[in-house]
Amino acid sequence: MTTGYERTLVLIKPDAVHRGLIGEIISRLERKGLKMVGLKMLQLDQQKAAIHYAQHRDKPFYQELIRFITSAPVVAMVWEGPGAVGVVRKAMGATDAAQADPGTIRGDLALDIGHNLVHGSESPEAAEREVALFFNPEELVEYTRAVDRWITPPR
Ligand code: D4T
Repeated sequence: MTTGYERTLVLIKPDAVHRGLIGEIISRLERKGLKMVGLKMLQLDQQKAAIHYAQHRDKPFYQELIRFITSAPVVAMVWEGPGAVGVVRKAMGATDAAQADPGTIRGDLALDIGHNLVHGSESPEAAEREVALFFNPEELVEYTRAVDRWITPPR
């Protein structure tokens, strides 16, 4: 990976899968210039969901969160680019979709705090942990796009 670049885990959540928004969400991240380096569809079991959301286990919304995230398939992806963790968080918008800014995924496409379409790692450390939870190293690819020099010119 290029120096200064980050990788981040993005989940397209069950509500977005049911609503037919997989393509819309991928398209927004692609058009931003980020590079997809891993992709799979899976249905989370209780164990994986509990590990992924361990930081929330004492919160009042935890049971509903686990029920929701295991209720239907998700699309798990790894995206790469300069500052990718923060770039994706900005593109997602605020957790409570009703408060999320227009122009963001949640701001344009959702209304609820729980049904907020996407997850993105909140820090590079979290990203490393989450990528390892969802992907084996050999499932991530390294490649150069011809267009990269028009998105992130070498300086
Ligand atoms: P994720 O983790 O899904 O990317 O969302 P955020 O990073 O934006 O938000 P979070 O970790 O604080 O919350 C995780 C997950 O729980 C749902 N949630 C959150 C909820 O249902 N009720 C709540 O009050 C909160 C704070 C939404 C996202």
